[in-house]
Amino acid sequence: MATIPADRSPDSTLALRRDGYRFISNGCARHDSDIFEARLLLERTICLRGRAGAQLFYDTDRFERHGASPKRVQRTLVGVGGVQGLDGPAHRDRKAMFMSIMTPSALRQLGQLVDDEWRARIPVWERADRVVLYDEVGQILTRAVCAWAGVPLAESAVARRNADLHAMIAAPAALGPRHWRGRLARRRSERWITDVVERARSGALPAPPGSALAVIAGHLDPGGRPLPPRIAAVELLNVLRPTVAVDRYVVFAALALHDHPQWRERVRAGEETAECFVQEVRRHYPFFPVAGARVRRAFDWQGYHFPQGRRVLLDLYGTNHHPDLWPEPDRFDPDRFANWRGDPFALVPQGGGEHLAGHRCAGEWITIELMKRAVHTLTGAMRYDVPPQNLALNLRRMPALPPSRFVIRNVRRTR
Ligand code: HEM
Ligand code: MYR
Repeated sequence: MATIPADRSPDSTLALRRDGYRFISNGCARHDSDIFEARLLLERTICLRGRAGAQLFYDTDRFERHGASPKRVQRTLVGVGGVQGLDGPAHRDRKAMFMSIMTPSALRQLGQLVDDEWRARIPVWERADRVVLYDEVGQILTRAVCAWAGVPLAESAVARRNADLHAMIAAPAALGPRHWRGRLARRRSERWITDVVERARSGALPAPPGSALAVIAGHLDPGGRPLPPRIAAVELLNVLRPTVAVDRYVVFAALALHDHPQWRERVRAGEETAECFVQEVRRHYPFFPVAGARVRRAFDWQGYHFPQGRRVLLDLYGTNHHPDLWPEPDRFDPDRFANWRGDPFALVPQGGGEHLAGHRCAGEWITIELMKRAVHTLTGAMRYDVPPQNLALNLRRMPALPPSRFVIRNVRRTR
């Protein structure tokens, strides 16, 4: 049995901070291998990237999620007791609950709500001196997803709830105030949504049939029991928070249109081109860096031994930039998706494998739908200028965002 190439340093957590999204790729380059071992957060961790690694990682016979997520990630980003940490039949049942919300007509409804909210803001932007796209799109998505999910939201509460949803996303890898704001935001958001769930269950708050609120508040586990209110809140937040997170991809799409203006016309003209453009934005820009799991039962793979309980990380960003899968990986080129046949282990910004049987993101269709509508709006329904500002992405910061949060000016309606 070969030994997995290993970093010698007693702990690489500092290197992870230094290298950010490039940590695993840099290790792979050092060891000339798509698999190596390092100590991260004081624990031996196998790092994987590439197609074969992704395929292995999404084999649910070999890996489990129980105990895989660090406390700092649970207490900010995902919560405790949600679908992300479940395995086997319990996971399948919970995941089916999420997927049942994602019908084509529900996706269209959410998309229409976002379009309507966006169009209602353009006249306000026309009168503004400068518009921060990230903040504005965050609030548009917050209003739309709450209306869609059946969660009441007063106009006066939009900015505050949006700030809390943003804080949970910004916090998991951060130190200091950015991390603690995320913990506070989670506690506050869970209280808010627990109350919404309880009012829906008592009948005080009518939840539209098929809405995320109705489905989650009414869900019965395989034993016929409803979810404890706190868990239902974690799961409803697993719909609200990541839908708002699509604002980061909208900013990346705006950045791509700015850096590659030749795509503006092509994206406006064709539905298929818009799809390729959106896929390339998801592949190219840094968002969710890695997914984590533990070895369920010991096994051997490609001559290497994986002991039971070992923590394993799959490099999502590095797989999306693997030169064997993506020629000239750092070049932004939507044309690479022109005849793409789809590969569940090559394009993995939102995880790989299958949606129902594995942990692949439940919201991938929502994400693609909302991104397509956003690029159509940015190229078709409005014009704007992009003044000089700091748009440089820092790959050490997870999750990444241009420091200016994408400022536009001189906004005009075009139809
Ligand atoms: C899981 C990324 C949007 C709901 C995940 C995972 C990633 C991810 C990387 C974990 C995959 C794994 O553990 O193997 C993203 C990104 C998004 C996004 C970058 C862009 C904004 C959404 C949306 C929703 C959503 C819009 C729902 C409305 C979920 C849920 C899970 C998940 C429920 C847990 C799935 C499971 O454990 O089985 N997402 N996501 N996400 N995502 Fe997303
Ligand atoms: C969501 O809200 O679930 C979707 C988007 C969140 C992305 C957050 C990226 C966090 C960076 C570090 C997390 C490490 C996870 C193992």
